[in-house]
Amino acid sequence: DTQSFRQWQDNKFSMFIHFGLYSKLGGVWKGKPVTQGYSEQIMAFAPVPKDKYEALAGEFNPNCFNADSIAALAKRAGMRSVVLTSKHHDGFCLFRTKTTAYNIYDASPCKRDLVKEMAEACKRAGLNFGLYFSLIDWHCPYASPMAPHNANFIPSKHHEYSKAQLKELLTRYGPISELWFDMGSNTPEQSRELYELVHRIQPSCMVSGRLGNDCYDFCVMGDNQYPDATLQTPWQTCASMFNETWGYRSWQKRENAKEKAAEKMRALANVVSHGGNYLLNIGPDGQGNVISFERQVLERIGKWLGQYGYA
Ligand code: JFZ
Repeated sequence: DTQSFRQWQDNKFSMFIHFGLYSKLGGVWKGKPVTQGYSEQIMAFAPVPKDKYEALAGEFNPNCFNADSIAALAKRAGMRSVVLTSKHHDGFCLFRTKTTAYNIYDASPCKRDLVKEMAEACKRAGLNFGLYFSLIDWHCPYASPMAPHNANFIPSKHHEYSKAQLKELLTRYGPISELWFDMGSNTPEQSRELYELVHRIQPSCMVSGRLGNDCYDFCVMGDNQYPDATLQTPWQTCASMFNETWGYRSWQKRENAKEKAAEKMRALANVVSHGGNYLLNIGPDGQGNVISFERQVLERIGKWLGQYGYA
């Protein structure tokens, strides 16, 4: 409805967080940088054998992940919401779930539910909270294999698995401002079913266009992209700090935070002045630390916005 559209559009500037098992590898496999593909998809690009990748869960202990300090950083940057990867293509769940033991609570020594922690921190900070949810799942035994585009449907058991996880995500963590579905290769019926499931549980949750088959509340565009004419539909631009990756990459060249901040400020101004939302990504390292370059960029943007009374 128009009220949820307006509320969502009013976020204007949001934080995307790519965090998961891949953060632990930081774009390195067997001591070598993996230069192909995004680092959050290192499992596919290295490639890392499934059993070896999944064994990383047993050593995943992001004890520096501090949801309150991330929320505080988002506030300082002038952001009004946070969107966290609840599950990326690797299928590892950043939340406690009954659907699989392959989750950060049951498979990892840290025994934490980071979706819960982030949801609560956002609530305390007065930020909206949304979730990224991948429809590709390299763990789910019922999903189609690695190459997702071979299929134009999702096997029904995988579809049921997604539905069960979405029900958990939509009932356990308070209001979810948006569901950032990614890479759906579902049938029109499957897309509609997920779209309706979301709205049945949380009517004002905004659904991303990447669910496919025109079942969406907002469109997603690439970095610094905006439509030529004023769109009736709400839209968002997602951007990573570095074009090459969303997930943490230890060997990434990070040279000039001031220049990077200027580049992102221009994109933010372009997008927001055209009526869009700007979703800017951070990729904390495997311990859960926000890397200092990204913190500096966000703080610079926040300072700039503050000069104009926006943050
Ligand atoms: C997808 C993922 O495959 C990727 O790993 C990452 O999570 C990213 C946020 O989402 O890739 C995309 C999706 C949308 C755009 C670009 C890459 N886009 O609209 O420009």
